[in-house]
Amino acid sequence: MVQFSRICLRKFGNFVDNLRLYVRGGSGGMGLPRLGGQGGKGGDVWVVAANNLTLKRVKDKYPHKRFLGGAGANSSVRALRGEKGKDLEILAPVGITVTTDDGRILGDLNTEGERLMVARGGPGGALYSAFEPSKGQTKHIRFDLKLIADLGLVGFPNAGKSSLLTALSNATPQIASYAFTTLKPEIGKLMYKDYKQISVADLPGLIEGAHANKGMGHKFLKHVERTKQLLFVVDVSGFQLASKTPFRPAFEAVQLLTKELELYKEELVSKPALLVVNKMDLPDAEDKLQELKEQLQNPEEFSDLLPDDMRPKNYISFRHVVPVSATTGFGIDNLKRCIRESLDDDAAMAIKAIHQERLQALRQTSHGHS
Ligand SMILES: Nc1nc2c(ncn2[C@@H]2O[C@H](COP(=O)(O)OP(=O)(O)O)[C@@H](O)[C@H]2O)c(=O)[nH]1
Ligand SMILES: [Mg+2]
Repeated sequence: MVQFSRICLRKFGNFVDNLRLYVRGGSGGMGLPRLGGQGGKGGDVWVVAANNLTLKRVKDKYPHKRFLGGAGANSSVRALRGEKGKDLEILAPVGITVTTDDGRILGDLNTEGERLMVARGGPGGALYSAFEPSKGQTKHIRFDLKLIADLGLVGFPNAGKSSLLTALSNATPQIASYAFTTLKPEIGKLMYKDYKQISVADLPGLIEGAHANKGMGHKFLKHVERTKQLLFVVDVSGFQLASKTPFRPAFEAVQLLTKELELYKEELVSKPALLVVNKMDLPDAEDKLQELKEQLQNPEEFSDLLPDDMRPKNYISFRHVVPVSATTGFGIDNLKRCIRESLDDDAAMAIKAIHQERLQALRQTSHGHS
């Protein structure tokens, strides 16, 4: 039975949140029957967690995605006990789960330097094996980036993220802690009539002041990558970060947020995203919403509203633009529907992709080169 309970495989743009690899422990060395010599053990394959690494970088660095431990040395007259084969280390980002191809969890890597053996080298030939060496373990494994929530809220202060989370989840959002990060995001759970639950994370400090203080703001952005999709939140009447900075309409807020993500990690911008236009209860909201929609349809044309250094390279194409009022509850049900649809679409695509990958693997095997 194929298990689809842990579906993490998605391929959108450049963002990589899972990876499938082939690993094989080294073969043992030959024993030496005449002198009772023992072949060296094959090298093991390890996964080692490293900071400042992404799955995308791992993928780009090893296009072959095959990792083989070194072979153990044969026993010889000079060295009766054959030398052990070389271990192989695969560097992987902190905060991943390592599983077998069929979803069995091999382990979690939560801190820098943590290690996990994923394929053991074969024992060398020795008396008990009639001096015949064994092959190393072989398997396909997966790295899955651990997620904080299904969706992450992305917005400037006062856009109404906290209010929205409360309106969406009908309750006080919970503070959650995770082993792989010191950040404690607020998580709201969206409940659906069919008992499906979707989690939304409000990441404290996210982006606040990031564009004015690029270096510091970015440490919060690190956590945006740990959600499946992004929920941008803007105030329909625009925003003003501080009394000294200019007032900016909603369109500019969207592009500045995009720029922030892009500056931190360009691949983030390729995540599926929805745009929530909040505070629709304010005067002139409807006109402003129409204006925003026009601008979003043709962002290039309106991009000179932005200073050069705040213009993103790519404009996000939002799956849905949803007007709401977190205060009155207007549009909240519609937003819940849009969120559900967007996640369901991706889940369906993920199942398709897994089928395809397995089919391809089967074809390769039946052609004789696995
Ligand atoms: N008029 C109006 N005010 C809102 C709405 N949503 C939030 N606010 C107000 O906007 C301010 C900032 O909201 P908050 O949820 O704390 O924003 P956050 O900083 O993005 O988390 C608060 O004073 C809220 O009461 C809304 O839909 N309409
Ligand atoms: Mg808040």
